[in-house]
Amino acid sequence: MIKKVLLLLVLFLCAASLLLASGNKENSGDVIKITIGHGVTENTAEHLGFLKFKELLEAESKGRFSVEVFPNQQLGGDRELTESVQLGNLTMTGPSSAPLASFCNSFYVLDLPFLFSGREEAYKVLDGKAGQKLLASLDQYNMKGLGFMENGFRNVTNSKREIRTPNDLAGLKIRTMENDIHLAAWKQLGANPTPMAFGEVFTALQQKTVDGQENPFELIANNKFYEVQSFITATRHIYSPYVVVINKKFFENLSADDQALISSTMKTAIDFQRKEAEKAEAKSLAVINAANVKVSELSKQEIDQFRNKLVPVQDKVKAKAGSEIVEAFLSEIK
Ligand code: TK8
Repeated sequence: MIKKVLLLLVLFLCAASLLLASGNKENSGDVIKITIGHGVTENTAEHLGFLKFKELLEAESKGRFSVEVFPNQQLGGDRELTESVQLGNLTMTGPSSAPLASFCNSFYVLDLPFLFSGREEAYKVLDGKAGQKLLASLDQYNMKGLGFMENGFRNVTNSKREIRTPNDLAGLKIRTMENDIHLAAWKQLGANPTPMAFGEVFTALQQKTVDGQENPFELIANNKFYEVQSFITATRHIYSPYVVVINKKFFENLSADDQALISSTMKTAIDFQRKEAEKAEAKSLAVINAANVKVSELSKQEIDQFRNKLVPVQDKVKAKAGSEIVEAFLSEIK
């Protein structure tokens, strides 16, 4: 109830400030407000990245911009946050690419299993031509893409048994992000997948509504999933980055200089965020290893069993994302 009232209040204030920002250019001397909402906890790299953006933008604009960051789904989960940015009730958010794909289908390209071999390759391709082309596809959905923060390679956890090959997944109820390709992929592997918003995952695992889920080590640690899961396998099957989006009208109503300032400060914030995410992955693995969970690393042969089984998913991705964007990515990877 309190959450709802807070949400309404914040949405109202955001709408009011968006109106102000679009009516007044910065030379009027008014402070331009930016409100950011996202889905993860305060100690997660994505939050630290947005705080870095706030610090840089407020300092470099000499206080002409004022940024507020609401973590932990206070303003909704990825789906609601994205809708709010589209409608202009919220200035910015950073959903995982997977739930964003149902708004803007090109993003399904990032659901190609085992697309990137490592984070350096992910940065290169996402910051390069293919990634920029992907961000540009948001324009027709009232959003402007500012870049990609790291969530991390995803790993599967569950409460029933050790998973080393697709056969071990047979019948396991796995929570997936809200994304048709993820659903198809887990079915293909023999599991019994259920899409669910991130905010419901801990309780679903605890109450055993689902047996397992998949997320990067950082989120498994920060959300204490290890307390309600017994097995983690480093499958690293997908790298679904956070896509930083801003309401298009808000952005376009700013002066060219301010647009450039937002883009450049976000770029610096993203570099910072990625370093934090990398550190967090190592730190989180240590936390998980100290907990009462079995962590399994797989051999190349074992990973290949997942890879081979998921080959049919590639055509599904092409059909949904469009072969042009898929080719753009694949041509930068080989
Ligand atoms: C947080 C989500 C989360 C994602 C998920 O809002 O849903 O599993 O990994 O980070 O975007």
